[in-house]
Amino acid sequence: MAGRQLTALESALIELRSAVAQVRLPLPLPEAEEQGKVAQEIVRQLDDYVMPRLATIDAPLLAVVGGSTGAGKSTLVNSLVGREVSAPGVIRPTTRAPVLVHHSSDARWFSDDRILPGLARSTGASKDSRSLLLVVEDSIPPGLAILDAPDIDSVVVENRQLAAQLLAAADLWLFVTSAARYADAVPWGFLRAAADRSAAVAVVLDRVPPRAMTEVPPHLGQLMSERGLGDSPLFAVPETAVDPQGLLPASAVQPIRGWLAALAADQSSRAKVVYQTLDGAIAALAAKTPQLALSVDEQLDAIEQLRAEVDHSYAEAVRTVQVQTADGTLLRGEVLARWHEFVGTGEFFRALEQKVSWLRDRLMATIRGEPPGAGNLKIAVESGLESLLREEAAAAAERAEASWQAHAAGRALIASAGMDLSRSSADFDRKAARVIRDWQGAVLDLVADEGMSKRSRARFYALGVNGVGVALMIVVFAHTGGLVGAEIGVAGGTAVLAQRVLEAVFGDQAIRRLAQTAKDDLDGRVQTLLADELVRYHMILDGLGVESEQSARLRQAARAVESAREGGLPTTADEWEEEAALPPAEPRLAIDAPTVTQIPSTEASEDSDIVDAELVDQPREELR
Ligand SMILES: Nc1nc2c(ncn2[C@@H]2O[C@H](COP(=O)(O)OP(=O)(O)O)[C@@H](O)[C@H]2O)c(=O)[nH]1
Ligand SMILES: [Mg+2]
Repeated sequence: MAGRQLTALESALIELRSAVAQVRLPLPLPEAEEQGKVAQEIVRQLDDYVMPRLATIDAPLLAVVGGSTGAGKSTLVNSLVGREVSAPGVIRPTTRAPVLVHHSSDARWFSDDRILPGLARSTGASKDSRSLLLVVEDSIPPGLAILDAPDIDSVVVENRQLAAQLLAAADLWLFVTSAARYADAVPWGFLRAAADRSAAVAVVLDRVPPRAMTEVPPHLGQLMSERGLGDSPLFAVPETAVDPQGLLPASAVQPIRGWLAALAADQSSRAKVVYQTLDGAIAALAAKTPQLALSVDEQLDAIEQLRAEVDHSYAEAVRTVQVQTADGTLLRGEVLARWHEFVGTGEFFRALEQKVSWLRDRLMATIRGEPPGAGNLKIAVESGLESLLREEAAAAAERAEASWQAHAAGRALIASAGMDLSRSSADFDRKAARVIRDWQGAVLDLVADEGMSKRSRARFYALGVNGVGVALMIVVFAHTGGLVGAEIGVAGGTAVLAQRVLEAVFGDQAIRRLAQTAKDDLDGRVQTLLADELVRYHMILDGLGVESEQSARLRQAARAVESAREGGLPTTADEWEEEAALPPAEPRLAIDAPTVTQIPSTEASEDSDIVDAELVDQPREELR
């Protein structure tokens, strides 16, 4: 296949495979688990069957024998071959590698990983159910291979999955059911799926008691017609005793063997079967994809909702801090006490006046010092701001976590987060303290710059950078006014005093601007600090791997497959669209389609050795 030009259909399918393989549905939304399986099935069927089939259209036809536990699949395969190649089971469940029987001239098609690449090949008995036991058998015709699949209703999950996987890789289903259980719901679920994707199916109705021969096969034929399998041949095998090797009499399986041989020998019917199943499988893959895209969209919606919720929680904290650093809230307690200490002793103004006169004729650079208490006030502002930030960040984390707790998807994320999302991150306090110190530093720089350019440098130096700086902080905290009730007296008075101090230094025009600059700076720093906290939640959401382009890519890929498929498969059998792909089984029975082949009864069995079904006989649903 190296160097072979890919067809448009193959290219479209490769793109579809890659788009589907990238689908992630990590949030436990209603459809997610099921659609996750669908995605796996699509990828698997492309790898196992569709791509290799398109690449090697001449490969032998693979008939997969499927059906319920104890239906007689292995016995049928053995009887078709004429010796025991697949151990029939009495004790269930059996965990054995599925057996693929092929003619020696076809070995090259199956020994490598062309089809079913996930299953290792073996040639000896293997207990590994994820391997494929290859059996060479020249009694079956070249161009046809028969695979004995595990029970579709096995009690072992892996067996059930493997059975479905193998049937999805079949060119032809040889579906075995028994007269006793032909109306069970499980096999009909499979048959219906086969009909939905136009897979070529032949049904073998096993172990029909001679008395029931006139009733059961026609009834099954009718069920098949009603369910889209009217073109499928139906072989009715009468109940007989198995021989000492566990084989059915040759005559019992001769019609099936003959029919398969005819199919294998006729290039054109074989091609028709291959194309019918292949085309149906491709159409079904493309048809499943939009639903998958929808599930991706649902994931994206949920992720956006989860993101919006945490964003909202933190936006609220940013807003609260913004308001509370401007409405006087901070002008309480320790800050207020220190402010009074700073200005209230009278020392402050005295110092201010004295220094101004003293400075008048002197070099200002030699003056240092400031009214006592500026340092304490600065520390009080620092801790007031710090506890505001801590409280609001903690409240935001609590809200964020609670909003995720409110739905299953969020709860799953919390459970797998590996950190406590209901609290601020461990280094938040340290970062908050740093942000406040940085802001205070910036305020001091701001007043220092402004102070140097003013004529009233004397007053500025008299107060000191710290004194002017803390006064500006006080003005910021009261800036928007907005004070109510009793607070206005204390806090409002505080602010007025600070304002007056600054006016004396800078003039009232400048104060507005400085206060605004300092406030904007604080808001910006707080926003960044809290946005850093949000990163934790965002990283979880981004780490889910659900990409916003995924669903568009899926839809696009499915459309491309559809239109490439309408261009037609590279078939040489022109009539295959008009006719049923499968040649009819002979002789015909006088009922409506499908054709029923009755196999003449040999001797009736008295002592059948059936213990199988009973062992795992679970309550089963019948077809309605
Ligand atoms: N008497 C009789 N026994 C059968 C027939 N087909 C299968 N069995 C027995 O039923 C049991 C289950 O058959 P098996 O082929 O392993 O069923 P599978 O689970 O579909 O592979 C085995 O013990 C078989 O010998 C039949 O047509 N007649
Ligand atoms: Mg079996």
